[in-house]
Amino acid sequence: MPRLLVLAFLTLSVGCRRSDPNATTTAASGTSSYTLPAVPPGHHVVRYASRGVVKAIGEGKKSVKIDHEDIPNFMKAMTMSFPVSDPRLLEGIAVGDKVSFSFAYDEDDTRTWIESIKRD
Ligand SMILES: [Cu+2]
Repeated sequence: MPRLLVLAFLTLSVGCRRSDPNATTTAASGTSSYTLPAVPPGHHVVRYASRGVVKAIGEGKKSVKIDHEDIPNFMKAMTMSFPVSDPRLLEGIAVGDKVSFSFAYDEDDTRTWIESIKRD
């Protein structure tokens, strides 16, 4: 498939279909010790930034549900859960907060995870 078609397909396949916000995280003992799976060799990861409103904080601060703005060329505005790369990122973040955040997207397996988030 031409690369553009592959990208279009991946963009369509991403979104909010994951019902388990922790599905892509690996839980370890305790609530603040866990690691996301490593990015497999050869996978292409891109970064995006967006803003939104926090709707829920996942158990153990492993994920955050955000009503995010339109992300040009990637996703329309929607409410979805993102895994976070480190639960400490969510310290000081509460439901109802307006936030700016950046996240990574693995174009090869469509995983997303937040790498930074701060209150606006
Ligand atoms: Cu989304």
